[in-house]
Amino acid sequence: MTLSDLDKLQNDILGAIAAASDEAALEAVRVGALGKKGSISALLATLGKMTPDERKTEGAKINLAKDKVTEALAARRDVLKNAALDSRLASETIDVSLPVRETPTETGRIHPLSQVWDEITTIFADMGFSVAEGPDIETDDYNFTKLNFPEGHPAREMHDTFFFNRKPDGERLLLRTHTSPVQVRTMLSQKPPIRVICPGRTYRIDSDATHTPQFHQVEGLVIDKGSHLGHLKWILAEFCKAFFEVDNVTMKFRPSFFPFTEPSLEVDIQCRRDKGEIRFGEGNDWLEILGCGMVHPNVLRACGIDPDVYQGFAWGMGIDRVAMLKYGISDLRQMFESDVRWINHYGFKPLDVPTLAGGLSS
Ligand code: 2U9
Repeated sequence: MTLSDLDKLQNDILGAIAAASDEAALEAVRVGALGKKGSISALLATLGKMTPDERKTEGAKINLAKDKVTEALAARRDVLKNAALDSRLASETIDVSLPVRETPTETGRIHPLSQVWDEITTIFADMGFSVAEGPDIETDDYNFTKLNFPEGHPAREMHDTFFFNRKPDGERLLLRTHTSPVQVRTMLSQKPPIRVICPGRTYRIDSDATHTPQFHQVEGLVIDKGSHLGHLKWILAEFCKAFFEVDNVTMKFRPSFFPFTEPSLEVDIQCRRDKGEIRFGEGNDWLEILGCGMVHPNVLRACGIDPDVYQGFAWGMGIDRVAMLKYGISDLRQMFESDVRWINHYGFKPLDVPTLAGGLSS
């Protein structure tokens, strides 16, 4: 090989080294020049066939070229390594002065219905009540018959029931119209004393600004030997004070009718409406919030409890209705429209769990 051939080869390799844009490309150049089958390695292999004199002069030239290439490779590798590090540092830079992105526990909202459900169960749990639940699909027996709705009685019509098609054996299941079947199940499976509340979904064929076909109720039941209306009134007064977060409530008990209680009463609480806001415990208006009564002896008997030994009282209220009253929601249907603007306005922060000590809705 002439000197100019070697010079050209060396210049070509140095040019390729300078042009290598990343470490992989540079490695390819190194293998092409100095690898086992590389161009410079091939030249070094020719030395063996030369005379000692030729080998001395040629060897010196080729090794000089090899050293230059090796040096250039190392220098270029350093440059590329630094460039790769610089670009990684630039792309992974964290601007610690940016505001922290809020997590779902801060941006998410709890639906007012869930909040009120939790508020109610918190209040009654504090009084010693257990929470009982049951199926949404019920039998006619548990939803009506055991609750003293006689067969063909008009009170059954009052409930506008969603019935399923009859089964081959003639039985007709239904979507429960109230959570009372849960108390029936509780009485059939537990011995008194009983203190339960039963929150849950209920269904009636009804739809307007204050009714949705699926709604929510919470009912309560106490069965014991000496239970009487005085206990019931105290429990309801304590509940209203805690729920509406006021020191005093005035309640009015009006006679009413339910097949499952005797006597039956409806309860109104005193309030004042002030520019679209309601204040409880003052004013001249009355708002109906719940129904209640002493459990009918027929119901106790149907549920395996001797009415000559035990008495009980029960009450029921619409969770949707009290949620609307407490938080000034005017249209029930908005509660179920999943409008993010609505939930941002009426919703609660996930970590604001209602507790009696910390304030229910603060
Ligand atoms: C058993 C015995 C008695 C539950 C009761 C009411 C009165 C009542 C309504 C309020 C508004 C339902 O959501 S609403 O439409 N409920 O007025 N509920 S006493 O009495 C029972 C329940 C179960 C075994």
